[in-house]
Amino acid sequence: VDGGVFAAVDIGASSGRVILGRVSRNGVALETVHRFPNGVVELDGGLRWDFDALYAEVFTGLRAAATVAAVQGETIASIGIDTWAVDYGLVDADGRLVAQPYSYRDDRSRAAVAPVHARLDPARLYQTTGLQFLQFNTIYQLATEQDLDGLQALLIPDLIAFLLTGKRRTEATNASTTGLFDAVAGEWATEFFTALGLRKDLFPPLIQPGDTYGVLLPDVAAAAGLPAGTPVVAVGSHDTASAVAAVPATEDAFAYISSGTWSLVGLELKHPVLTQASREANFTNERGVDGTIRYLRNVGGLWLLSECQRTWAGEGFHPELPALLEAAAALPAGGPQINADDPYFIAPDNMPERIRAAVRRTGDVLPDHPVAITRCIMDSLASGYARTITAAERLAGRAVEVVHVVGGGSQNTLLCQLTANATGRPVVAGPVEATALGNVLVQARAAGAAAGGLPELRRIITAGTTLRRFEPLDLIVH
Ligand code: ADP
Ligand code: LRH
Repeated sequence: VDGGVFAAVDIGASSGRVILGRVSRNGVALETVHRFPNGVVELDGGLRWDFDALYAEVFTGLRAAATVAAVQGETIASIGIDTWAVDYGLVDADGRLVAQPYSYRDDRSRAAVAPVHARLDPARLYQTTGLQFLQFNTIYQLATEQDLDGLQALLIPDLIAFLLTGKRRTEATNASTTGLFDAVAGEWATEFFTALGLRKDLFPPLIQPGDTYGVLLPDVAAAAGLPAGTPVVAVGSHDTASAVAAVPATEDAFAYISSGTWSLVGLELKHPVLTQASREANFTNERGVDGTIRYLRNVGGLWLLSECQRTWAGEGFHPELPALLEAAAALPAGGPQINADDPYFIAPDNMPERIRAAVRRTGDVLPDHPVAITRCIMDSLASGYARTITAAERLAGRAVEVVHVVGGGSQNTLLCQLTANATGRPVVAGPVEATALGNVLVQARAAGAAAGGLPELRRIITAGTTLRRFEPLDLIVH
């Protein structure tokens, strides 16, 4: 490890940050130089991302990064970008974004599922792409577009990279979430473009993590206060790919939970699992850094809780998260549960009531109280994780001895303990900023400041991070 300073732009569905990562023999030290909220907005008759505002925040962050680095006498070696997957912006021949990108939480893609499946049998889709069925996969979103003539689709991180460098590319880990990517070949599934009447150059050519999009446009570099020629390097631009790259596993038999707005629960494999059983269990084979396969399922996630918090705030009640979780931890085990991955919870609308209605449908009753609702969410997530890990072991023929939880949700002590209990496996929690770490390490390797495959990169992380361990508690009284 030789050292260097890298800027990671990491935007999740609930917040974004620009982080400086200093790589040295002692590990990676992260310094957050800018943080901003994110969320879907009602705009032009749909749920969208305010991309112009996000890009302005990225820019503010890069300027802050340039200033911090300059004060320390450091030079930022490169910039890497990751965001949530699936969504895209449409850009015309002049490079103008024609509309603010739709969010995957917009309901419009639901009606496009049947017409797409009429042309492409879902079994055939899975055989090639290995992608889990989610009503908002890019392939269904694209089927709702009226007119793609003369337009190119850029996935969100690629769109940011395009505005910074003027270069149009599609990073492969994120391409693997479109439904138009061949999981075995690692290339676009061109026959699906043809079947759906999409131009084969609808997306720009693929680029791999570690490759360079290009250098900052001169006016961008000048406005950000960064040196001319600063490269923008492709990382695992799918946030989950970067997070998984930074799971501090020291052994092979691990499962991971990337815990944020979503919980992404699964295994790292060398080869995709494309069986009928895997399709029925709706496991995905998304592409990871270094051509690995992220064999996982999307499980509800902390969206359920953050949406409840938003509703409660609208009613004038602002419970602090730590206090709420502590009170929920004091409730007894065995309370009501919901199926956290029910598509019923995807849209943003009165989440507490929807959760109570889902519990009612199971014949149980959930009190209209934030603490009870919080506990129900945590119990439901933990059960969902346990079910998913057991299924992954069976479908992939692999045993899991330890469960790593990374991301914002790794700070949730209650959820970590319930996960250990439900899975019967020790849980290792942290790092919180795994995604940014994965982003930085892929840049560091591209710059020659770190070497080796994922195990070596993971050792660099483990060396510099404090992790918390939760042992499973047997709650059954004998
Ligand atoms: P995303 O990348 O999807 O935006 P993050 O990885 O940033 O999500 O995780 C955000 C989630 O982390 C929040 O919804 C919240 O539930 C959880 N979280 C953040 N801070 C804490 C904390 N101090 N204690 C427990 N949970 C936390
Ligand atoms: C997590 C995530 C997840 C996708 C979803 C759209 O942020 O990228 O991996 O399924 O957002």
